[in-house]
Amino acid sequence: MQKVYKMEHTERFAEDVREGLSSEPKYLHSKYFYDEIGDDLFQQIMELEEYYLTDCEAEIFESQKNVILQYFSNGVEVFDLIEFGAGDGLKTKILLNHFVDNNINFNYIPIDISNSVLSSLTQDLNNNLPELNIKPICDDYFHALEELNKVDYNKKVILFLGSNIGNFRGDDAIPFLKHLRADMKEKDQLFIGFDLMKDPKVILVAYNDKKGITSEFNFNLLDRINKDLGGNFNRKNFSHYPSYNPVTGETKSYLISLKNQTVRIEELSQSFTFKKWEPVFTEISQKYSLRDIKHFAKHSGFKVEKNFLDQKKYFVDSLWHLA
Ligand code: AVI
Repeated sequence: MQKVYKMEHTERFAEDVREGLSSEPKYLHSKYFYDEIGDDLFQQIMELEEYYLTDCEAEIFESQKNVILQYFSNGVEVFDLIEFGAGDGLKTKILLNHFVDNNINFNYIPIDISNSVLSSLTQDLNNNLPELNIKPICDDYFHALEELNKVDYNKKVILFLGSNIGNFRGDDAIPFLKHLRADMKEKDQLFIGFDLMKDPKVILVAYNDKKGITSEFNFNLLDRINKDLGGNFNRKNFSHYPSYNPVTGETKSYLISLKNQTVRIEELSQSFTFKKWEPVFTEISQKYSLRDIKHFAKHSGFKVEKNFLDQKKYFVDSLWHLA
């Protein structure tokens, strides 16, 4: 089973790479950043001084956990706290600890496609917060939610934190949010993290850190194509170029070809040519205004119930219910 899954996964990866490198302009999907090495690099990014997002969200949880709890538990005996892409759950633990300390009746349901991420999170929480009811699900978000809806009628609070929403290209976030809405009931809530527009210099350094971890995070994608798809990318022939557009809020990363070159990918039986200075788009990390957030909620069938901001107003966790 695992082998079949891995095969399908590799085929999908190969086809996405073929499509991206055959396009004009070229692109690669940032979802493929996250193999074991990529997960570890992202962990290191979250600890970087320049990457303010993690600290801002942790500050929101720490300073407003009482009010957050009131909104989540409002008038219900029990609720399910469902987290999409929990990672190491570092920030979520602030809320989990607080809810457990207050003897709140709730279940924590982290959903992730990665078994190893889920099992280390579960082990960690079992050790450090043994009173917590944790029911991890290893699946894709929507399938997990559909299955859950068949057997579980508790109120659901869905967490989609860390500005993961910002990695959707353009308006692609709207179909995702609409799909999510279709799996939610009247009393359910969505708690979603958005990184706000701010001093462009602050944003740019967050994606261009001094230690070069973000650059490594991008280059890992080329290493992964070499490893999993038999590619012969030479990373010395590319450079990482992050950019921020203060008009649109788009933070985009590229790998720029430093010379005319051809790269062979065996799994695809195909070669791709790159011109000198040709960009390969690798990631978008969209930054938002509070108005954008209202727009997204409205166009996907939600209403903003409350916005929780950090002191510097860099980041917002926005609580939505069905419109
Ligand atoms: C996961 N995601 C929200 C991160 C972001 O900020 O877009 C991924 C990342 N890319 C570079 N640094 C962090």
